[in-house]
Amino acid sequence: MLIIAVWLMLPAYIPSPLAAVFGGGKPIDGGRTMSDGRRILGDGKTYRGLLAGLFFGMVVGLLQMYYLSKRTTLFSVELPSFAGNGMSASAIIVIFALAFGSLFGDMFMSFFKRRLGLKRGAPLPVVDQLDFVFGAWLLTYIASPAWFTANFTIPIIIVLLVLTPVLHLGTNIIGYFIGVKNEPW
Ligand code: CTP
Ligand code: MG
Ligand code: K
Repeated sequence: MLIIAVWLMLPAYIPSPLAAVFGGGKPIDGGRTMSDGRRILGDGKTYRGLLAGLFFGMVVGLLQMYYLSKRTTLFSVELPSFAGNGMSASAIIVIFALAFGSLFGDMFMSFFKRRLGLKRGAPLPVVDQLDFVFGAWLLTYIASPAWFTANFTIPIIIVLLVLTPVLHLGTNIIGYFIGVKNEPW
C-alpha cells in the first residue's frame, strides 16, 4: 500500500524540493501587489522554481512509465500504471497533471497566505504540508476522473494524508540544513 501510494504520487512529490533547489530569480507575480497592499504570490514563487519543478516531475514520471514498460512489479508489489500501458498520451497527461497540479496547489495557497497577511515563508500548518497534494489530486481528477477514482481509493488517500506531512517535513528539514530552504517547514 505504501509503495503504491508513493509510486502514484512521485511525479507530484518531486516538484517542490526541486523548486526549492533551483528556484530564485524573477517571481511569477512580477513583484506586483493587490489592492490589499500585499504581494499577489510573493518572492517564494518563481518561474525558475516552477519550470524546474515541472521538468523534474515530468522526467521522474516518464522514468516510471519506462520502468512499467519493462516490469510491472516493485519489491513484488504490482504497480499501478499511469492510465494505459506504455508511453501513451493519456499517461503523459496524468503525469503532467500530477506534477503541474502540485505546483499549482502550492501557488494557490501562497496566494491565499498573502491574502491572510502572511509573509513569504511564514508557516501555515497543514496547508503547507498538503496544498500540493490537493492541487495534484484536483488537476489529475480533471485530467482523468476514471484514472483518479480507480487509483486514489479511500485507503490510498488516507495513507497519503498521513504519510505526506511526514515526508514533507523530513525533506524540508534536509533542505534547510543543506541551505536550499530558508525555513525548516
Ligand atoms: N520555489 C520557487 N518557485 C515555486 C515554488 C517554490 O522558486 N513555484 C522555491 C522558493 O525559493 C521558495 C522555496 O522553493 O522559497 C520553498 O517553497 P515554499 O516553502 O513553498 O515557499 P515559501 O518561501 O515558504 O513561500 P510561501 O510563504 O509563499 O509558501
Ligand atoms: Mg514555505
Ligand atoms: K508551500
